[in-house]
Amino acid sequence: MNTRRLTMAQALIVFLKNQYVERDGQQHQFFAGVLGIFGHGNVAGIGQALQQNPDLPYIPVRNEQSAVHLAAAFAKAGNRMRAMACTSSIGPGATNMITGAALATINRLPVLLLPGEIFARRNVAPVLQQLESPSTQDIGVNDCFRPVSRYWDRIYRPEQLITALPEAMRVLTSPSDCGAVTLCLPQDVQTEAYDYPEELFRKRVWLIRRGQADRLSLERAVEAIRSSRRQLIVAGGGVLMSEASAALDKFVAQTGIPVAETQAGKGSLPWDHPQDVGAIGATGTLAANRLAHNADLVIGIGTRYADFTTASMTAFQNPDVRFVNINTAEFDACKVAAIPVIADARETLEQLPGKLVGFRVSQELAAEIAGLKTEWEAEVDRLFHLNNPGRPAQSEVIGAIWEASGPRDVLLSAAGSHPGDLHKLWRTRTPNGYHMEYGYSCMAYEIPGAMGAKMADPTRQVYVFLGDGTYLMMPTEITTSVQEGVKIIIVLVDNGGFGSIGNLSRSVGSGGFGTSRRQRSQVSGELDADALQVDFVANARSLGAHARKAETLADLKGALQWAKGTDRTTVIVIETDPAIGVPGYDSWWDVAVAEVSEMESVRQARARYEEARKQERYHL
Ligand SMILES: Cc1ncc(C[n+]2csc(CCOP(=O)(O)OP(=O)(O)O)c2C)c(N)n1
Ligand SMILES: [Mg+2]
Repeated sequence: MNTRRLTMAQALIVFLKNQYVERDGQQHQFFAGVLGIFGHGNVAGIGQALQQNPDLPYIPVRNEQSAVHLAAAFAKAGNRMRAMACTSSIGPGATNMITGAALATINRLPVLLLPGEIFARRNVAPVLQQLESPSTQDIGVNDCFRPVSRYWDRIYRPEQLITALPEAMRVLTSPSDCGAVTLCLPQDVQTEAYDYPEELFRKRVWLIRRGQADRLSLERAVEAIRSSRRQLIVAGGGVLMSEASAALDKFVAQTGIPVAETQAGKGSLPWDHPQDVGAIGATGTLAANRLAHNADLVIGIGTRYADFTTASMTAFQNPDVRFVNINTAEFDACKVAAIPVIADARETLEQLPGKLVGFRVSQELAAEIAGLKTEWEAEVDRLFHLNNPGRPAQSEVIGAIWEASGPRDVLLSAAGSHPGDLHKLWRTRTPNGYHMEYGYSCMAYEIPGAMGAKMADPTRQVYVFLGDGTYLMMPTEITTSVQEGVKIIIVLVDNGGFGSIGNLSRSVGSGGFGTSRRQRSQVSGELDADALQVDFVANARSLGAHARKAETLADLKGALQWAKGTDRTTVIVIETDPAIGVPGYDSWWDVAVAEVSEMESVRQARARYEEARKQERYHL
């Protein structure tokens, strides 16, 4: 057997360089780079190996959490055909990645995490940053990655890599099981040499399978479509991951079935497609939510049925409603007692038209779809052009960005009041033009996430929509975007604090407690004194970006044109009127309210809550 003597870290990096994926006859090198921060737990191992393999680029970031966000966004924007790895030191550097790991796993996105680990050798323990336990020596902070990883392993001996790496790749390239993969790398083992079989480093091409549906399940799905009267498709992220937009377009053009979109599935069809009825669920459009309310057949494609999609199990009220789920994951396909079609979305959508020849939705449903769509588009136009006196409303800011953006541009966001508003209002023109991280809805995803999206396709302009709260949580990757020459345009909407949670707090009777950006009053002891002034423009400039404040909507429009021509990351700050929100449209979200309280407002909210909950259904 031919062998190559390498350190464990060197072997790992050389292996990563030789992994490829293939789908539809196209091959891609799977790993585009390694992100991270060095410390004593990785500098001499993975750090040294990266230095001697410059063809796998190393990108230093400012916070390990953002490394994982960037990697997750990169994978999402590339429909999981490419990925990145993240390296950290031991201890805090490692645990900083846990939030990102959860985000990746929840969104089913492949990221490879390589946290450093305490000495396997143990004789010098406890090392700096080691968690000790009186009951075992076989525990450390990296065990916290177990529940948030799809595959987790600890490499105590250099030869364990030989069996761990293929498992890691199997999970990272699985269309149904992918998520964060964590390989914990003890700092001593990273540096140990071993005679690795040469075979480990050969070019390996992982086929991204397009699974075919089981014949009987598909027949039952077709029969369900033919025998129902009010069909509705719920397009989830799986449609985009499978690159099934053209097949979906063809299928619904033939059958007339309307398509509602989840946050992850938004953009499956262009907004002006006659069958596209927009966002569904708690943040849904009137058109989609009315159709969902009465549907007797819901065809979920690549959706997890998260609570925002089902409006906390209130969206589907037809007593006879049944479900068909097309999904690569059996786990998701079997939700809501559906007929499970465990298969690739595109593959299935290409088969269905042939099996539904002569089928078309009823004329009543077709007329209803057209009417609801016209009504909804008028509502979007109204919200885009409110002519709000004084500071603009958030919906007007969204309208201005939409009007300034081009057909292939990407709008990216994650947490705050804007995911809900954008889900309703953004008019997506091309697949992946709407990049919302709403599986984990993680504040701080936005800036590194936008970098990931931009790196996945540098030909697309990426607009980041974020709030003052999110900006203050983690603006620092702006520096990394300048370092890498990855330009993004950030629109920072300042509404004086956590607007979304403030509204939520008011709706549960708590009056916005703890959610506005104010100083503590010397008199009341509460956070109700002057607004906390933050110079966002100066802050963004200090990190290396171009920045300017827009005072009015007209000013914002000018700034957006200016931002297109700048040479690096550009931040536009605009203050909005927090009082003018986008309403909900026949929707609900279950946020539990205190059952007993000293406060009358909470008791009233609880009474409303108990009433609303009566709409929640089991689909059995
Ligand atoms: C890491 C993280 N912490 C807390 C939350 C809960 N949360 C959701 S939105 C939000 C407020 C965000 O404020 P801002 O970015 O200003 O947006 P706004 O709500 O004002 O639109 C908070 C705290 C979250 N989603 N992520
Ligand atoms: Mg805010």
